[in-house]
Amino acid sequence: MTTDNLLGNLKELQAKALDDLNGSSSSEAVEQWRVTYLGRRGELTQVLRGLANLAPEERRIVGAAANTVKSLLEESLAAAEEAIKTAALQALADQGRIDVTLPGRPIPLGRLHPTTQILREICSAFVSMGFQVVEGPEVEWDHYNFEMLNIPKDHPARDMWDTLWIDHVDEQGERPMLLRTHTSPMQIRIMAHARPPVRVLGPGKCHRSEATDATHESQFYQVEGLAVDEGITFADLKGTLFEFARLLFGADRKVRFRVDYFPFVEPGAEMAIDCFACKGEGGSCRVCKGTGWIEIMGAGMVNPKVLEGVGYDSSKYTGFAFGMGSERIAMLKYGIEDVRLFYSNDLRFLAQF
Ligand code: FA5
Repeated sequence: MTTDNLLGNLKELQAKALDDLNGSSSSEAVEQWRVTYLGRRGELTQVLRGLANLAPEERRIVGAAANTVKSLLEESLAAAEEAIKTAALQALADQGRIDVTLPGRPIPLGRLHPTTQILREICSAFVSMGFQVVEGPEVEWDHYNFEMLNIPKDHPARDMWDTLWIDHVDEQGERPMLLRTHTSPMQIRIMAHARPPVRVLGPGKCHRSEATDATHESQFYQVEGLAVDEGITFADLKGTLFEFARLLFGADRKVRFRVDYFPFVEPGAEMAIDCFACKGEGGSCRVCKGTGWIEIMGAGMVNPKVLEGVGYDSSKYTGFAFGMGSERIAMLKYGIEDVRLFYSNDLRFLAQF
């Protein structure tokens, strides 16, 4: 068959199909039409299959024409289906069987998870103080999670973090991979790629193999903070964290600093905020376990050993670091009594935020 003949046939097919479609007034008839012309064994599909037997030049011309016909038929089909639907609705309305003026059914809207909301709030508080936000991997190397943070193998401080190790043994017979237990490996990743001045915030998910209770989950978020420059002192650390607490909780909230130990800072501290549930009274409060305070972060001056490890001159540069639990901050801010609610997937809880 010549190209002209094939193009003629396509034209005829198009005219016949459109004619047939005009005469199809029910959804069943339109569906039958679709099968006849556009279905897998439909007339147009046969033409498209036949293209394979044509010479390249012919194939190009007839193929383009066949595709144009196909698009036209598909558009006509969609228009016919819509017209039948509208006519059916109109018929129901005419018979008084539906009231098209009734408001539609509400479409349930999603919302941001409370953790996402609090992470954004925390980040914007620190961004307003000149920090930059970066993220790092959740599956981490022992090297970053412990070694470079001054926690060598067999160091008892490793017991502070109940670690979930990845079941992968390297050529030396070691298991070097884990789910990060804190966001502090971000300190090393950041310093390995930047020279001072550094002011960075690293939010991310952490995992610990621990028994859960009202303030402990096995997965939770932390936000790491790191500032390194010439002349940074503990006063800068306190000033920054007080300002953060003021921005998030208002000026009336009480903040407590106490000495704490983390191998990668010296001196180290923990920061706590008065318990929202018992207003700092303690007693038999389940949330703060009777202490009146909820610990929200660990902090301290970056240990010179850590600075030297990434090639910084510790006689020239000093810095501070902190790592806060995002859910604990959200608990204090929104009055949530149990951290396990965050990831229990209960819409009754999530819909409140
Ligand atoms: C750390 O993880 C240190 N990396 C923090 C740090 C960073 C210290 C930089 C010094 C310098 P810690 O294990 O205390 O420290 O955890 C820090 C915060 O994470 C806690 O204050 C708490 O708010 C939160 N957190 C810890 N464990 C859990 C848990 N199981 N569930 C929910 N939040 C937790």
